[in-house]
Amino acid sequence: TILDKILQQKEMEIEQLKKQSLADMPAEANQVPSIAKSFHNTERMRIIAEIKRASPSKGSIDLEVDPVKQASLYEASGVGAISVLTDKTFFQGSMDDLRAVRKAVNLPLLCKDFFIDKIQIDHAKAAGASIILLIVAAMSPSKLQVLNTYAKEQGLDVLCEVHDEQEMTTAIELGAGIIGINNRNLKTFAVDLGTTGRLASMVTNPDTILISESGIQSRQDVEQAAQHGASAVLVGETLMRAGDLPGTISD
Ligand code: IGP
Repeated sequence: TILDKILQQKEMEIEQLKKQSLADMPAEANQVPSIAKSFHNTERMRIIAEIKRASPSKGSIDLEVDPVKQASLYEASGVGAISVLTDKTFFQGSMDDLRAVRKAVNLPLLCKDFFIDKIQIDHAKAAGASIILLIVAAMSPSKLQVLNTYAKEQGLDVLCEVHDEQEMTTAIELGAGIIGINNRNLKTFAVDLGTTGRLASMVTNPDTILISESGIQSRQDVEQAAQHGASAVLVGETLMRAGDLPGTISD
């Protein structure tokens, strides 16, 4: 599957990362509100807007995007956080994109990558991430626990991503406070927005922040995610293709 291919590639990149020195973390990264805090106890639906140049399922989306301009547009539109896809081989992103966005905006930043090793977490933090992605399907529950604990020790939030009932059970057992329900199957790329409702109903802890991810195209899609109990939606392609964004997308 594509996920297997991506993970193989990551193993190689991790060997390279271990040889690199860490860039200094910008001091201002510490002052950014965390998603865990800023998304909590609110009636308001949040948008996490993604900077996504390309993807294995869609090919090129906007290879030439200026991440700083795009992030500034997102910030001006009132989004709650920004996600930066930093994988290079399959998504054409980079840690430089994340670093540039960190300097330009004051929002929580999600480092969207395939994390399977602590060293990647160190680099994400150094580039100014506030929150990292842990994909349940990408590793064993024990590795998930190790990386989850490590990220939190580093002062980072964790978005724990699930796509089916079994993965949701793993996330709940982990005690994940922020759970992303991916409407896209990473193995087949099929998108089903009903996934959010199906899996959200398994979550009984009212403090859990639920995020509906992928395939969100319209206001109705956002409203549906809200009805299913999501506090936020993660939107990439639709916003990347939207051109100039209105100042009201979070209203
Ligand atoms: C955004 P979309 O359909 O709005 O472009 O999707 C985001 O959910 C998607 O990029 C994503 C993703 C991931 C990418 C969700 N989980 C894991 C890479 C790895």
